[in-house]
Amino acid sequence: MKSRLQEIKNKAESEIPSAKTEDEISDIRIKYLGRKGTLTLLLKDLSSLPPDERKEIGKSSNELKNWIEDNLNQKQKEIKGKGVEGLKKGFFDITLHGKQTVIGNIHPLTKVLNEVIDIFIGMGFTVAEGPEIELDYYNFEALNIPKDHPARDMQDTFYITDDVILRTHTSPVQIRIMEKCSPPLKIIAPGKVYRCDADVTHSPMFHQIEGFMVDRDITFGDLKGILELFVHQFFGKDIDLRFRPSFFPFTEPSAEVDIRCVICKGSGCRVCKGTGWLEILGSGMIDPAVFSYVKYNPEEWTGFAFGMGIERIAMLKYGVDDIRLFYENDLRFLKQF
Ligand code: 2U9
Repeated sequence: MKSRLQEIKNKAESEIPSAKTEDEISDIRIKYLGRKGTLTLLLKDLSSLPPDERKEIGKSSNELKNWIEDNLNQKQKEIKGKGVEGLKKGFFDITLHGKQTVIGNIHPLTKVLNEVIDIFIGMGFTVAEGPEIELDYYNFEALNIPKDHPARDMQDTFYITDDVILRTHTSPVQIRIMEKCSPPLKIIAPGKVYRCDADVTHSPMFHQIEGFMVDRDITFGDLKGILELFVHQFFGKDIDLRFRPSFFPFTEPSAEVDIRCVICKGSGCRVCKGTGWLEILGSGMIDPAVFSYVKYNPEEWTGFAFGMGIERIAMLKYGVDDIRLFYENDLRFLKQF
């Protein structure tokens, strides 16, 4: 019986310290001291021993019972001290620093894109999207840019096959919309575009937003009104702007919009190349040839369209002089917006 007592003590000695929860403490208590616990059953067998042996073993058994009870109580206190119970009893040190959470911020290009989208939504436009891998037909052909047209070289296209390319502008979105829907239409098409070009102001992938409006009796005056409103909302009420004649195969007449140089205020500097003006977008009245491709009657419908590079207007608004900063994910740059 002595050796049985020692065995029970050895087991309890290894089990009690490894208990981690109050439930585990309770299980150990039942295992040794419960109604059918190993020590309880052993105590019941004492009556079968001769009187002097019974006295000695009885004493040792009681000592072991107290030892197990003390150790279990001690361990229980320790566990309570670490849990919610402990917090309630004031073990929680409120002077300790909390874990710091780093809050990210919206990428400057996303911010500018959302700002532009919001301005046009405010003027009644809806947003449309389309594929970045595009057919030559939608990117060039239906926009009045035939196979041998010099405008194709201007846009340095990435070809996948002879007929499949990475879109060089978001204009194919408008063609796809016109194929499916009848006028009146008032749509903006934001998204990624690709051109084989790279330096401090050009990236092989960049973001554009284009817009167009088609209805009866749309005039160049509507184009001017909408774009003036946009420029004043985006760059500020006091900004000077001008419409300068230009050429695009898909619009006629065409105009580019310049704003007074945000750096030198018009006196001439390196950024505006001494002109005092900065080009921010292209626009024009949709060429009747484009309407013919989508089977709109050019006698019945007229419309204007415009397009701008998001990186370009973000660079001008925030005075960023290298486009690559937008893509390098340097937090010192990104945290400034
Ligand atoms: C359809 C008809 C006409 C969209 C237009 C421009 C002028 C333009 C450039 C600005 C800077 C592209 O990012 S950029 O290089 N865009 O100058 N875009 S008019 O004209 C359209 C579009 C769709 C059906």
